[in-house]
Amino acid sequence: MSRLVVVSNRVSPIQEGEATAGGLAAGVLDALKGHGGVWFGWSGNIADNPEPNPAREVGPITLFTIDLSREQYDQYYRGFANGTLWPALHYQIGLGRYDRAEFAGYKRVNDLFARSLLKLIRPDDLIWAHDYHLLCLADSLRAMGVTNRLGLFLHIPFPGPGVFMTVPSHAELIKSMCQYDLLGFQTEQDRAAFVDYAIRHAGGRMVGEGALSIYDRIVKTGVYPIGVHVDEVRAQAELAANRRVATRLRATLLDWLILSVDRLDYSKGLRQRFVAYERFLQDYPDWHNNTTFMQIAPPSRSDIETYQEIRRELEGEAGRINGRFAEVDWVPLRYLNKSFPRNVLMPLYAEAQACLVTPLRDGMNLVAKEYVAAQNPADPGVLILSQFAGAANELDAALIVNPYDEEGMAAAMNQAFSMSVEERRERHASMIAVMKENSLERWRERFQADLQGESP
Ligand code: GDG
Repeated sequence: MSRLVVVSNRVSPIQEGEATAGGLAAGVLDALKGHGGVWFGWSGNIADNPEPNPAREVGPITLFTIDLSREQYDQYYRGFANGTLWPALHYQIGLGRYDRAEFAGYKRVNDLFARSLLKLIRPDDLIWAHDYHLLCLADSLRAMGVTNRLGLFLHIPFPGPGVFMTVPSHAELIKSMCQYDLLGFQTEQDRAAFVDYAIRHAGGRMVGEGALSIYDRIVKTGVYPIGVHVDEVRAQAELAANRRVATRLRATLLDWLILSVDRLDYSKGLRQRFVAYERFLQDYPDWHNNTTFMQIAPPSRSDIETYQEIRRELEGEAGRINGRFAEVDWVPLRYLNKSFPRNVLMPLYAEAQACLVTPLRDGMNLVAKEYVAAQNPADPGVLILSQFAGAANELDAALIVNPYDEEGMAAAMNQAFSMSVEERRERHASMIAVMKENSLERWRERFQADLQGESP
């Protein structure tokens, strides 16, 4: 079996075999834990004269990191990746910006990654790159003569050509992406959107299942929905040692808890969700005095202006909604702008009768899957899920809502609290069955097999 070399923007700090947080990190770690391999990426540090850091061994995994200069960070990470690509690929074109110097900086950092990798890789290594930070990495590696199998998994959505073409360098990006041998997407909609662009705007044609002939090469495309370890999440949620915070929370609650957990990001639809909860309180007053909505939103990319704005906006909304409805003995909305350790978070999921996962767009959304996995199957809570989260393709037994429809979301909260235990069990069992089928392990195995060129 070939050695696996994983490349991602950040190499997450690993303690005792566990990555700190985040779906990408958990997936990468899982892919490497079994057979070992290399994980290469940015250390997260900014340095005046960046140098490669010494290699670090964690069990069977070798970690290689590089630092970035302030200018590289500003142009590649803050600029083109998160200021241009992130909003455009989440269909939020009004929130994006474009700057040619930032795009040039993005390509230079992809080049820098490629040059650093060149010193690490062996001829038969499989190279698996992750996400929108590295769309041009294969192009750089090919220009340096690398012939290894190269794959990219896009964790976030790929929009229709009309939206993608609002990024002025769209043609160059697609051409660079086509230097990979395998392009993996979360959903069929994302894959089809890419193929649509490739055929209608880049001269590609289909030459087999998921395979495109384009720019004198064959590029395979596939759908690999990322999953979670269902049994592990449930075990963490139940472990008595993990439950201290959840028990403290329960002691302060009245009856019903609605929970949401998201990085503080405008793609997650937090403002629309706050307003929908306000609508719920307005339209269904029977739930007053016994319902709490708790939003956990750890800060994210807080040095980017659009992220500072959403933070200010939510603080205002939380104050306004509580000001309008709170009583001396009831605070309807709790907004926690901080993160919690994973082993504390899983029991919190288990404590909630409903979970609101209502992104405006999301590649997959692992919170939705973790919430379902954490539930007690005998008395499970209800997942209220945006139709625009990739997870909605698999979790169609959730209450599916449109995050732009406040009244619809409010009605779903009412429906969740009124649902019989039989219906909750049935919906839950159906979602667990799908999630066990599309596990994190299967995601990794299928992508790796396709990258290797084996039939899945
Ligand atoms: C990208 C795509 C795709 C959250 N708060 C805390 C915390 N988390 C963990 C959750 C979950 C992860 O972070 C978030 O994953 P999501 O999938 O919800 O969202 P993104 O971070 O945007 O991830 C997404 C994913 O990649 C994987 O492909 O699903 O669509 O956008 O695991 O539990 N973890 C801890 N403390 C927190 O406060 N420890």
